[in-house]
Amino acid sequence: MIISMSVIIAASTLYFVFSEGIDAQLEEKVFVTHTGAIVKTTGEIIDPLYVASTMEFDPMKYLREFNYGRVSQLPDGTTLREFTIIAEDDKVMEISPGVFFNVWTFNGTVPGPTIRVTEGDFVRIKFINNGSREHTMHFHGIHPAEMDGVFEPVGPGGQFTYEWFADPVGVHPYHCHIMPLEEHIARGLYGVYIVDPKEGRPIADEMIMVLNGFDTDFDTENNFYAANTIPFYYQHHPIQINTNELIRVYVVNMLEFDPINNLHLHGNLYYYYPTGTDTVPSTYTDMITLSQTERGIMEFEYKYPGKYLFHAHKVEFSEKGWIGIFIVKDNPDQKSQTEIEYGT
Ligand SMILES: [Cu+2]
Repeated sequence: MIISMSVIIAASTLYFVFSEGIDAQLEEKVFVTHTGAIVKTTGEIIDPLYVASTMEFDPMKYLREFNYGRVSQLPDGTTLREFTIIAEDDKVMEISPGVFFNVWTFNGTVPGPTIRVTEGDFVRIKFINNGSREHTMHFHGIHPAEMDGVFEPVGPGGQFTYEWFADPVGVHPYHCHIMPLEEHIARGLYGVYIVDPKEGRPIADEMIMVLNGFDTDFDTENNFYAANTIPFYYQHHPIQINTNELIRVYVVNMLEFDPINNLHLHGNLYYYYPTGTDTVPSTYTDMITLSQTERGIMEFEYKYPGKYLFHAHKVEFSEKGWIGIFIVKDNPDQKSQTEIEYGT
């Protein structure tokens, strides 16, 4: 007993000394980013005050950008939606000041474009692989086996056309499905695919949040976490919304390496539709937990104006970038849309 206590005490002391040593090394250094901005960071702690000029990917634009494709009609009247998606794997992106990472992209961004269609549409994706490795597009949802993007690798310079009838209604991920899968996903080859119900959903201020991260030192642990790729972005650039206005967030967890992610909203609760496949919410909560590729639709409105956080309640993730702010502006003339919809 005494021996084991001594071992514990000795180990704790060692740990204390060791952590002191680590802390002492975390001195801020000045970095000049390749866009010319001068930032101070320890290189470990990553809460950079972004200025627009340091950004290559714009999370604010991505947040509300939906791509409906080139629309035409098949002879039988079915709506045809065509998209062109190009994979590349040589792009180096500054994901945080001074931190450059070789991202693999669909149409040049992580995540790739949000593909939005309506239930029953005929979807045609012309996929071009401009990368140096094999890639594919694997969509979650219902489609023929040969459209699954698993057994038909597309080599460098190759092309493939994916086609199917959009089904089922909901929010789904798409991602590359080439081995090693973890690497092809974690490098950034993923995006969001939304299938709207034919009757639509109530009008709302709609946005997409892809929960993701980057393992920048290749030790199979994420160094950065975010909603929509750039750590701390929505903390420094809060999302503007209004009171009494229905907000609909399509949330998709694409984080690799960590088994779960979660999302907590402050000062409010949301109706949650897992996978978005039902038009009736399954729960009313302020906290959801998501495993890899789990996703759903959140709906809420704010009663009171002000500043509210949303973040991973897994504190490690929020301290490494997965945190944001809603600035809620007073909109007194608007009647509550949630009251209209749910009578609450
Ligand atoms: Cu790939």
